[in-house]
Amino acid sequence: MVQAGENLQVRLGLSRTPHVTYRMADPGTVLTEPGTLAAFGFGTGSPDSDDPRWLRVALESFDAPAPIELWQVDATVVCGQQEAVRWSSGGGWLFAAVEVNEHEAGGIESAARQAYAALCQFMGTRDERCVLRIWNYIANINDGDDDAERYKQFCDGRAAGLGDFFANGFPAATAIGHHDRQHVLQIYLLASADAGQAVENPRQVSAWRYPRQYGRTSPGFARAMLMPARDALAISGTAAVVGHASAHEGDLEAQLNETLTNLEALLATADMPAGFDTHSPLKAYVRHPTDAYRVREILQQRLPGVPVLLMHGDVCRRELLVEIDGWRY
Ligand code: 3EB
Repeated sequence: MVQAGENLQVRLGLSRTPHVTYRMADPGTVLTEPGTLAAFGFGTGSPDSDDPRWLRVALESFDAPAPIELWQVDATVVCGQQEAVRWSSGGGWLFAAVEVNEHEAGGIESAARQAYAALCQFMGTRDERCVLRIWNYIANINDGDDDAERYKQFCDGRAAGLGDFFANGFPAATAIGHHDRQHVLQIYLLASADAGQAVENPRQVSAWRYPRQYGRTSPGFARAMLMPARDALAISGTAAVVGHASAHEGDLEAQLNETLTNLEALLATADMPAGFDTHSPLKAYVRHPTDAYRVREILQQRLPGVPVLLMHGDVCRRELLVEIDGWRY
């Protein structure tokens, strides 16, 4: 009876969304805190750890020293590694990460296919089947022209590795280019035992309906994902895309303003209050390091008090100079 009651309680309440924060700390400290589901360091200077919950993201941060990103749940966390997939789980939540070296995989397309096939296979062994949010960090994302551009090859490999895994709907996602010399493809995700609700942006064509000019394989992602308990919105990489076209080519400030308008449209569509606050950790990915200062200045003015991590990252369309993703709690 006691056991049945415990199970019932677990099933009745949808688990609170993991708490995502940035903090100046070292991995040793945060990983010993109870409830730490995952922790991320940024850039080549960040420390390494064998803990499966620790990931050194290949992107450099413009903040020096960079804080750590922390995902915390109100539950006991267990973790491990299953073949290429490092994972942790607790309270109905699952973190999973895979890194594939392109040189070993035979190129970006097969690296993406292998990485997604490994993640799908792993997810099949878990109770937390609902993938809500995925991050993809890809070396030299804009190298190659037209259909041979590396981002487009990544999209092909991702779709091949996934098969029909997202037949019932895509998760929210980010795909950003890094400049780490290792040619490593990094993918990590957040999944739950409970389904979320995908949110599209009425100002934008859904990514999976992009016309052929953007590649053979449309990118499979939702613009945002409302978490199962409806206590947070996970926002995909958002740039100055209106309809399906890139807006304001060559104009950083106009692109940033359009991006902020897109973010507000997502909040409104998800029935969330307008604006971001001190509990809404965002990341701004900036293509040109020389733009970082200006982006910080504009965001401090437009989003006062909002924790924004400034990253050196390339948006998957060459003409886009900046992209923002993150959380609205
Ligand atoms: C865009 O709006 C920008 O391929 O998973 C944003 C978020 C973008 C995710 C992905 C791509 C992806 O089309 C690009």
